[in-house]
Amino acid sequence: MASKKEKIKELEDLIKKTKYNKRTQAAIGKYKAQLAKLKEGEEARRGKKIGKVDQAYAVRRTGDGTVILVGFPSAGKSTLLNALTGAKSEVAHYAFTTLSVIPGVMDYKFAKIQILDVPGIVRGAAAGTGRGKEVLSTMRNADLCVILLDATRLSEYDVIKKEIYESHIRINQELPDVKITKTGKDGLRIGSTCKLRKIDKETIAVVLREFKINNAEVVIREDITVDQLIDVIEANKKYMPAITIVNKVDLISEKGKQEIDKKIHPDLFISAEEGTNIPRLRELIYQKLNLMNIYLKEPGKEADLKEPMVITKHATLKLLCEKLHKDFVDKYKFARIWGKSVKFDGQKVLKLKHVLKDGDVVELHMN
Ligand SMILES: Nc1nc2c(ncn2[C@@H]2O[C@H](COP(=O)(O)OP(=O)(O)OP(=O)(O)O)[C@@H](O)[C@H]2O)c(=O)[nH]1
Ligand SMILES: [Mg+2]
Repeated sequence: MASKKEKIKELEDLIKKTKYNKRTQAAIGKYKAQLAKLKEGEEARRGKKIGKVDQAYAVRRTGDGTVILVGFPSAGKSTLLNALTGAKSEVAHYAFTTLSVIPGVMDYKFAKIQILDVPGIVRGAAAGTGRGKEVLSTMRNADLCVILLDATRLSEYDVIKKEIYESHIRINQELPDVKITKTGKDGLRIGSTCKLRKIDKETIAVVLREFKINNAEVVIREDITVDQLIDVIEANKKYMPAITIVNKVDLISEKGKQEIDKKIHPDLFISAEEGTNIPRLRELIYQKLNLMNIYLKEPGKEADLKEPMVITKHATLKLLCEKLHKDFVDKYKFARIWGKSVKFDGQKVLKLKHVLKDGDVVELHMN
């Protein structure tokens, strides 16, 4: 009998070889489901062997958001951390200079943003090459990923994206709007509220059965792919935003820059060493973290407009209370709010699920 490894290789080859179309999609769906299950089994086996993750990688989250710098060795991650935060992470021209997680804090617009510098990742990182596993598991706990590329080594981009994907992290994607409710009987009932162009109902059924889901009610609300369906079934994926930054722009020509722009559409070109575009990168990080400012006010006093609280956009009063004190949710009576989230100034708000808006002034009343 073929070993698990051989079976994985065989399925990967089959998927690569077979052209995806109406006639083949059910078969490909089945291969992909089988592959996902095999890999899952492999990981569980290896995970047990490796044991717990190195303590050096267990950093505590602090501040208003956590950003991880991911890139190949020598892309300039440590140089960038130092430029953004004033940390002093070791910089050198050789690979694997950084060997653990080095945190720094970027102060920006009242926010304290934690930036994590980690070892470089290389091909095979997700499977454990170098410190890949530790880096990618640290990434799961971040709110934003900055993929840092060396302008002279662009081919690393595809490798990084693949390693991230293999670690069950989906960047710049949302959890697909698919609901699978297992039922005891009656087989599979599959409905969709939109046109499905990339997958048909037969393929969906084949994939579900491969995961031993034989009785279920399935509602699909967006045009998903087979891979996305498997992601939903496996329910172990982490979804997070990412930006792609090209470093060492000082080493390339204007023409070289244009070529890169056309090829991969990076969010920004920088030179971490010379400081080019660092202010723009700060702003971009802040924007991508989706933060806003809320001002607190005590009854009968003026609001303190100098020191806002930083909280994620669309946060509710409940989240604000939780952030302030562990007892505040239980003790909450009502709030008075001035700002964009209410119809008139000083409006009394009873519900904790009230959604706040940037710049709101909030006066909390407790029991
Ligand atoms: N020309 C140029 N060199 C840079 C730039 N940023 C970093 N470097 C150089 O690139 C080399 C690697 O920089 P590091 O910051 O140590 O890279 P790293 O990504 O942290 O590397 P590892 O810790 O090994 O993963 C050093 O020699 C830096 O001086 C830049 O913007 N331009
Ligand atoms: Mg480094």
